[in-house]
Amino acid sequence: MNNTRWPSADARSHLDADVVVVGGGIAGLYLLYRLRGLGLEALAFEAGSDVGGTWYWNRYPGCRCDVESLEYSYSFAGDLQQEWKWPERYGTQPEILRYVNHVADRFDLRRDIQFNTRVVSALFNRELKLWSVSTDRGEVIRAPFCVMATGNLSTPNRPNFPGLESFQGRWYHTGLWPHEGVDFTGLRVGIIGTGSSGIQSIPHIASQASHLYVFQRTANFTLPARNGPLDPVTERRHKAEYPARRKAAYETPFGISGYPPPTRSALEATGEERQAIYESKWAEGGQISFLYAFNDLLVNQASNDTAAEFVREKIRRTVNDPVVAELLAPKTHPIGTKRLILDTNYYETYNRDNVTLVDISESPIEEITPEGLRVASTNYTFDSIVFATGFDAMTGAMLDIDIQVEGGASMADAWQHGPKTYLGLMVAGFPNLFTITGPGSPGVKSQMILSIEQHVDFIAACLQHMRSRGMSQVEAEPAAEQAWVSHVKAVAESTLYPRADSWYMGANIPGKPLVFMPYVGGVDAYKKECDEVVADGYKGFSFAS
Ligand code: N01
Repeated sequence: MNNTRWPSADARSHLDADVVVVGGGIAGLYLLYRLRGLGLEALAFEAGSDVGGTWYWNRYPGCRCDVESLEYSYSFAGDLQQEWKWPERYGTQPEILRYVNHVADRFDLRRDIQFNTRVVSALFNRELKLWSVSTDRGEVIRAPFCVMATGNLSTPNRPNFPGLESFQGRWYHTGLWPHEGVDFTGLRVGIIGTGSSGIQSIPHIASQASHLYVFQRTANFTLPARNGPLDPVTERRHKAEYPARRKAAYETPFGISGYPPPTRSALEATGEERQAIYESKWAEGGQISFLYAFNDLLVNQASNDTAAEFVREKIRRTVNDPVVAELLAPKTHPIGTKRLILDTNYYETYNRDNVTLVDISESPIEEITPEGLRVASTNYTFDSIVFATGFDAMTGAMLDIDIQVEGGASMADAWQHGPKTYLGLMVAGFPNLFTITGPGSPGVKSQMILSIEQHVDFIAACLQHMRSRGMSQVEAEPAAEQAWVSHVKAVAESTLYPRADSWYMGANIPGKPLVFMPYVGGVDAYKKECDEVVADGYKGFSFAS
């Protein structure tokens, strides 16, 4: 199949590619582009029928990015970022998918991707220094390197409610939405879940359904997105500054430029000052702007309480029924410690006659019935059920693949007490296997595409480093991994993040180890660390020829 240029010796006749890439989303595509640029032969497998990853699967009504369009895009090609026109402040799912397709076509990336193919296992042979990657079509592909570009929110979580098979209507998961769309006009619909997916889709479904029941286990904080057409002046200015802005983004905690870092505590401001600042952030829209109101909202409970109470007051003023408003007002976690959601008309939707909020915080859904579902002794009747119940985040996709080293560890064993990585890039004991924006990296707490590009660039540079020195194996050192895992934990514990039962903690999946998975020290600190590791001869990684 190939004429590899990798300078390894005996194993060459076994090779099908230099690198197997798992995933054809935003990470997989950029990785293919970079590997091709290095003259390496890469082959990607994608479970979906086309490119796009998260934007391919999540087609639910109202799906839209919560990072602004001018930021949420690739930076690697100057022409591309100048030419692409984003119609709105925040991209819709169809628009972002169109963009990803354009990138795949523009750089001719599809020819290295096999679609409709799920990778089921990956086995490393230390003697041959080869990964054998097996697919659900029975193929086995051998390559010295394997990169998991599997995404963090790609394994849908559908809670195991008894009785779903008996349901006589139709059910959907927001993360597996039918490509042809769903028309809820005139239907009675039940939606379970009030995370980003639920909160974005609820106003849209409510506008079609004859009645919508929302089953809420935990009230969540959401801010108005203030979406609208992209102002041409803003666009021109942003594009003119693109190179500098992209560079500056790496020097910010969330990987997004343009927000001056706050300098004082919420507790240093008077009540009036705080109110005025929160009001202006509320009017502006966007999470970072809001969380940047003061410098300690994510580390000081008393400061956080001021922001949380401001939002609760907004909910009370928006929602007509005071009982419903109080149920919608989050009280169980500090604001910002779960993904801070952006919405359009979410709280207003509860003023509609055809929307009912059902609080299931005390009394869970007991079962799905043929007609709908049951909570305690109350039966609800629907034509359709929507599961907006999220994902087995950050580890689900990796652990769905049986990853093993012959005669060594399995990933399932290595991660049985929670994921461990060195820099979110490699796992000790698994040579030549990279992860992109995995646990232990700031990926999910940042502008994802920026973090993806940084990881892919790191991996490409590492491969180039190895090739130029005739090295064929790279592995994270256990001590370096342990030190990084401890650091990730210590940083998380210095913040309020672990106080929420979030998917960052694995708390949404019954039985999953409760470990705070992302690195929340900021993109700026993280990138600096990675750069220092490289400058120090890939400190913490060991190489072999
Ligand atoms: O999933 P979630 P999501 N019984 O896990 C509830 C990104 N994203 O798909 O909070 C009843 O946040 C669960 O309740 P609780 C973004 O990073 C981005 O909405 O666990 N309810 C919760 O309400 C986001 O954070 C965008 O108590 C159950 C909901 O289901 C991430 O994806 C858009 C339940 C799940 O919320 C995931 O968001 C969409 C059960 N057994 C997603 N199990 C944008 O860019 C779960 N729930 C805008």
